[in-house]
Amino acid sequence: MRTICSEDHRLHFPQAELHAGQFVTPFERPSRVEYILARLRERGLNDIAAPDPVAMAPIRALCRPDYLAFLEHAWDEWKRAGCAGEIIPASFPARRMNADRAPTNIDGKVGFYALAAETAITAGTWAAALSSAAVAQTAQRIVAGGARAAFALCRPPGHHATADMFGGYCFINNAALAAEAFRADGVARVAVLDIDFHHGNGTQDIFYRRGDVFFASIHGAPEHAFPYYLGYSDETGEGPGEGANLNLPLPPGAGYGPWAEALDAALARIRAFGAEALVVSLGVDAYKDDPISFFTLDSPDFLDAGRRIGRLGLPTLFCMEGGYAIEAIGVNAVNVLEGFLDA
Ligand code: SP5
Ligand code: ZN
Repeated sequence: MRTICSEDHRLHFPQAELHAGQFVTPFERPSRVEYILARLRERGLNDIAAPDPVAMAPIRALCRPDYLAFLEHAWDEWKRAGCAGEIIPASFPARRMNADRAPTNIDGKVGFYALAAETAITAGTWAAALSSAAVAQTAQRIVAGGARAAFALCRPPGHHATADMFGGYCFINNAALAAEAFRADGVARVAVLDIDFHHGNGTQDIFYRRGDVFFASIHGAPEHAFPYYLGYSDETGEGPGEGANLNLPLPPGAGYGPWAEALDAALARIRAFGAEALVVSLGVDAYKDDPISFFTLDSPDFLDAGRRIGRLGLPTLFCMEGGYAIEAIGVNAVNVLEGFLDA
């Protein structure tokens, strides 16, 4: 299995994440990629390449134009406004305010395009987000070209990003971009399986009214876990998308028993949907020692999960998402890939 990875992910590394009322070094940091690359090499998965240049047209088709313009120019506007630090949203269009009318003021714009406040934007964030999208695009082409699977080692991650909002460490929804690329390549039915601990609210939102892309997510129940305001089991899709959205929330402390049961349920639904290609939002923050999550999966469980996904027999693109137990992230992520290859 080929891995695609860009050096440019390093351009995004804020100093600060707002966590528990303090500024801490972000959980989502560049060394995550190093641990995964080291484990890939350790396991002989040495086919690692840089991405092709980013294709902007599919990103423009996926995201709202004003959102992309915001991401591209936010840093310059922030500096021009005399702001000293990193870009951190602090005002939001909350209930009964104007969530459809972007202000001109940069501070107002930041909150307008944010879905949470933990994710800072820096000088290099736009370039890094584009490089992450390029990683997904290049890996998708490999699978579309006939490979059984490819690994998009995306950083920053993407599954919380909607067409018009950043947050949850995400800016451009890499998995959604890849799913759309399969559709553009003529694949009639695509599934996105999100096994990150957090609900893939961005991916759900993007495909919620679509019947051609099935979305399934296994995650910490929203009443207890970020992103809090989406991911309930009664969110099943709308209009032409009715029945093409499957949320499998699990309670605090859930271990591999219920998790694997949820995975099997998701895989059965993906099979029944008739998917011809699979995008896996591969977060490994369901791990027992993850610092911001509450499932209790152990490293061998990720091998087993990979095997189950592999038994679907679909052309599969793995897109890296979360995972913050950094010393274990390499073993856990690569275990999913090895289980898949073993199936
Ligand atoms: C891609 C991804 O995994 N994004 C995760 C973003 C999580 N952001 C904020 C989480 C807030 C969690 N607070 C947990 C307190 C634990 N003690
Ligand atoms: Zn996550």
